[in-house]
Amino acid sequence: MISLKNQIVVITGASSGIGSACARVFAGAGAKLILVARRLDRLQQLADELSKEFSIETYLLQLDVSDRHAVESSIISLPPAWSAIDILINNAGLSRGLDKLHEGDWQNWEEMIDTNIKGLLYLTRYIVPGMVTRGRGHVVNLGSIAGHQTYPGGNVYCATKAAVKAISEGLKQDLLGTPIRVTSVDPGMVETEFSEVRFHGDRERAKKVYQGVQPLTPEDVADVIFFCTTRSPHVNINEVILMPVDQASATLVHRQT
Ligand code: NDP
Ligand code: 8X3
Repeated sequence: MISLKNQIVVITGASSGIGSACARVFAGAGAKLILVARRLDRLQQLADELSKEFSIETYLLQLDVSDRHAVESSIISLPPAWSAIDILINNAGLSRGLDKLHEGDWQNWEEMIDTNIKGLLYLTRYIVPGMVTRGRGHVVNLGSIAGHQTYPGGNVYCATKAAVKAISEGLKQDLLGTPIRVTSVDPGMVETEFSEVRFHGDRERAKKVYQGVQPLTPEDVADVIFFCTTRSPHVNINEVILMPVDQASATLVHRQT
C-alpha cells in the first residue's frame, strides 16, 4: 500500500455525499486536499472539521465544473504549493428528473451533460498534463451502474455515465506509456443528496428510493476509492462496480416490506 501523506488530492463535489466522504478518508491518511464545489459554505464547514480532526491542510475552490473558463483559470492560478496534483477524483455530478425521453426537459439534459461529461473533461484536461510532466498521478472518475445498464427514465443520466465509462477507458489508453493511473468507480444505489437533487428538492420522493433497502453509504464508496489509490504504483484498477447486497442490477432491488 502506498502512502498518501502530503499527496495533493483534488476532490470535485466535496460539499456532499461521496465527495465529502472521500475528503474524510483522504484527510485521515494525511493528504492535502483541494476541495471543489459551488457551495463554499459547505466546503468551509468541512475544511474546518477536517483541520481540527486531522490537522491537514485544505484549499477551497468555489467552482462550477461546467464553466470551462473558470476551471481553466482556477487550475492555472493554484499557488505553487498546491499545483503539483497527485490524485484527481472527478466526483461532481448529478441527475435531474426521471422523465421519458420524448417528454424530457432540455434544461435537465443540459445540466447533466454539462456537469457529468463536460465538467469531468475540463478538470481532466487542465490537470492531467501536469501529472504527465511530473511522471506521477491518478485519475478516479465516478461512473455508475447507470453507465452499464440503462433504466426507464434514466435515458440522459445513463448516457452521461456511459460517457464517463468511455472517457475512462479512452484516457487509460491515451496515457499508456506513462505512470499515470486511471480508475472508474461505478456504484449502484448510494444514499446521498443524489435523489433529492434528481427530484428537484422533493424529499419525500427521494426517501422512497431507499425505502426498505440498505443502500451503500458514501463511506462505502470512499473506502473503495481509497483502496484503488493506495495500491502499488504498477497496479491499475481499471473499473470497480459496487452495489448493495439488496441490489442485483440497476432495476432489480430487494425491498423489505
Ligand atoms: P450528492 O448530490 O450528495 O453530491 C453531488 C456533489 O456534486 C455535490 O457536492 C455538488 O456540490 C457537486 N456538484 C454538482 N454539480 C456541480 C457543478 N456544476 N460544479 C461543481 N460541483 C457540482 O451526490 P453523490 O455524492 O451521490 O454523487 C457524487 C457522484 O457519484 C456523482 O457523479 C453521481 O452521479 C455519482 N453516483 C452516485 C450514486 C448514488 O446512488 N448516489 C450512484 C452512482 C454514482 P454543489 O452543489 O455544492 O456544487
Ligand atoms: C446513480 C445510481 O441507479 O440511481 O448513478 O442511476 S442510479
